[in-house]
Amino acid sequence: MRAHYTISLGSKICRLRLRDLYSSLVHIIHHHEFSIMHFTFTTAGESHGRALIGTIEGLPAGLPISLDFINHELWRRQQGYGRGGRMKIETDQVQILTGVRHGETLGGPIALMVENRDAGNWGEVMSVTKPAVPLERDRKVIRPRPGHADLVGGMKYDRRDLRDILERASARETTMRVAVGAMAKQLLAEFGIGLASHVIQLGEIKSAASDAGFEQIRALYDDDVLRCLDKAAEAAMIARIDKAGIEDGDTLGGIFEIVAAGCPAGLGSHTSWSSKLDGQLAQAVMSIHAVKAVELGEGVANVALPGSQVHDEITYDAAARTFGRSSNRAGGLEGGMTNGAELRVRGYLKPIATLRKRLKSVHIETKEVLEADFERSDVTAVPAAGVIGEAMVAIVLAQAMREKFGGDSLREMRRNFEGYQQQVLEY
Ligand code: EPS
Repeated sequence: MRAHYTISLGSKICRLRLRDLYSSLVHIIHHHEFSIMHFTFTTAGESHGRALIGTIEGLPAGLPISLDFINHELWRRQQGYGRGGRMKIETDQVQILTGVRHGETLGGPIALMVENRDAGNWGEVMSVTKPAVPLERDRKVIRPRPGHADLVGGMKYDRRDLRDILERASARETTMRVAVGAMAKQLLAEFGIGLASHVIQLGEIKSAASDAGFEQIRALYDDDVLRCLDKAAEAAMIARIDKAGIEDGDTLGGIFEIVAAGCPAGLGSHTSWSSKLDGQLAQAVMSIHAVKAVELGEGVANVALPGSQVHDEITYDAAARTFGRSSNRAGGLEGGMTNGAELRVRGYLKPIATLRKRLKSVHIETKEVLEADFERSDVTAVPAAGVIGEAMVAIVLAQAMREKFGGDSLREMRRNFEGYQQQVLEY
């Protein structure tokens, strides 16, 4: 009789012969065969095209879904002092095309769509078919903006109209990330995990409330100005945005912070580079347009302090049978795993690259030096980036929760979660 090996892939048990085991493992690694348990998503769409599309796989069946909640999250992303004219045109509304019935997920792929209202003004320019005669106003982009994807994207994809690059490079894409993040947030809420964000720096102006706790930050959830807890700093930020936008024709960066409360200890893993949750969070937040640095907890300040002032001392509450930390400079992560404290992630944004105060560039055809193209744009998008950051952190946490607790249905996932909670209490 030939020897068989039993392997377990999440909830699936497979019996394989040795030669098949090897090829299956290679297949699994390369093709993510076990993605059923993985929360994955893709977005598609151009900034001035017909619509933005998102597809999601890996949510359990039976998860209650609220359209109002998703639309409210989309509204939050559109707020914030310093946004440009486009936000007056759009009122982002999601349509769920597949995977949800009678308000609950079915366990299959989910397709989402948000139509671009501005697309009505761009019909011919963004047409799928080639116009029969050259357009009078073709809105071609040939003077790449420094700091934008325009030039290197044009070179790499061999496009001579840089609109072919900027349409996809635009931060409009983050609309769909927020819709997907809203689905992830609804999963996390079932397990008592909540997220919120605030602005802790805009340009050179810092909030004095960068150490605020989750409840304080959460109270600002629907603020439509800057979501900054320090009101004196907020007034100065508004004045700074006015100066940059109105007087200088310039743009501003800043820092947002995302806080997630209620994460169980043990999401992510110390065992492999790719399973470390801190690495996954850094990638997810860094992938947001204009984010150039990501900080976990007090990661930046910690480098200048001795270890004795950095590491959070361990405590034990005998009545609740839980371990804790006396402080949270680590931002809720140790060894690439959540430790049960508030998860704190900061994103640092560079100023937006589309400037009215034009910088020098080079015409891609004639090669003459001239000023970069200007498209209508925002002065700053730091508050919006915080909402997008919440979505990206929610997605990473939902992925980690699906990986750890699996289950085809929410009920099965909850049972696994509760069993683990009990095990941790007994530790
Ligand atoms: C963006 C340029 C502006 C922003 C846009 C991002 O768009 P438009 O060129 O249409 O005025 O408003 O952001 C959004 C549309 C959005 O939904 O956030 C860019 O070039 O990245």
